[in-house]
Amino acid sequence: MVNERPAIAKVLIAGASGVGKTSLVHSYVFDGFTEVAPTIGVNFAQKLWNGENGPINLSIWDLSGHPRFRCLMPRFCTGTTGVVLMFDLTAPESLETARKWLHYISSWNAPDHEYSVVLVGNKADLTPHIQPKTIHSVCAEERITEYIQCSAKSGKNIKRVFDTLCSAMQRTHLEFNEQPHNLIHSST
Ligand SMILES: Nc1nc2c(ncn2[C@@H]2O[C@H](COP(=O)(O)OP(=O)(O)O)[C@@H](O)[C@H]2O)c(=O)[nH]1
Ligand SMILES: [Mg+2]
Repeated sequence: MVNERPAIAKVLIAGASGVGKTSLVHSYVFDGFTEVAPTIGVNFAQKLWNGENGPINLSIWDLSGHPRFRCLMPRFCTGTTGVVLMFDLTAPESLETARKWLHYISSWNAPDHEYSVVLVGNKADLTPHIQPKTIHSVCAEERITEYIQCSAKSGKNIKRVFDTLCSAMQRTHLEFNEQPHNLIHSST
């Protein structure tokens, strides 16, 4: 049954500084690329996503990757429904940083809290410096089932990132939660 009332999902955009998190959100929400300012702490955006299993009201928390703001992150990251875990295809060390973020987010949420994760390799418009097999072994080790390459600059696959995450969140919600707790249905 399709639920017509939008669910509310808290989506974190996480990863190293400079991988293109804010650019990705800008591209998705405003449908275009522009030079964005470095993120101070967190940026917040909202967007209504529509899918065949019903709409989701996305509250998007674009986190600063700078270690200076790390102490603020636990309070922003609790109760998450989905994570866009980003790295830069031209910066191999950013894949390791993405993996660290995955562990941080897990430690900042309750042990039984379910959320969906999409791993995203950004800057696909440039020549990649990471071997596909390296990315696949991180996915296998971290049990990540969704991986997408995109470019916030060209717009390639940006919509697909959020379509994939939203479908996964709906599956998690439908399959694992008889009583919704991490996809909250709004009362309006
Ligand atoms: N070539 C290219 N540059 C990008 C892309 N996405 C972001 N950038 C650039 O990477 C830099 C960091 O982007 P930003 O969104 O601030 O990264 P954040 O720190 O992860 O939020 C900026 O100069 C962006 O213009 C992309 O897909 N391709
Ligand atoms: Mg940013």
